[in-house]
Amino acid sequence: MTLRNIILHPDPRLKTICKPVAAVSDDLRRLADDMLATMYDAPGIGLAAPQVGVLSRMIVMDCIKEDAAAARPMVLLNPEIVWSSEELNVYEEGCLSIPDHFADVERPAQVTIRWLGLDGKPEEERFDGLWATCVQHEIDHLNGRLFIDHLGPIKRQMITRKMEKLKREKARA
Ligand code: GNR
Ligand code: NI
Repeated sequence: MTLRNIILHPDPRLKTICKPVAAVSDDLRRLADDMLATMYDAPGIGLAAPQVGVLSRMIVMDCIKEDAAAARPMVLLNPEIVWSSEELNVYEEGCLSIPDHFADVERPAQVTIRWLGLDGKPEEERFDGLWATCVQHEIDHLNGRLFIDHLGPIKRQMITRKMEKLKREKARA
């Protein structure tokens, strides 16, 4: 197991539409392990492959926040939204690729997702609450979209400029 580096916004890899996973391989299982470890280490509740520089349609997530509750690590290949509720929900979102910036984003409150598991089997499940927010945030990543793309241009530019500055400072350090 290896922790992978999380790519910071702005970066062209975070704006790319990712390719479907064609077949489950050992490499892909290794990537899933590494992504889960990287997510828990961060810590975060989700991570998409492009955030670690792999432009494939794979996400991991675990939105169980209570320390007492059992973890529920999930790996989703080629996830698709097959149903979204009319009801919307606002959640204050963050992103491991945009550290220390948070903003309210409105999305469908419930979604039904279809995906392939690491065993290659098709799965389908309804998500709500934080899980629904997270899975939509992760699928956005696979389509080159960040939560700041849901904000107005002024807020988005302000965050992007601060991130450019952060990256310049990191590059000099
Ligand atoms: O860790 C994360 N927390 C979070 C909080 C609210 C809405 C979405 C998220 S996902 C984020 C991890 C991340 O950047 N995944 O792509
Ligand atoms: Ni994110």
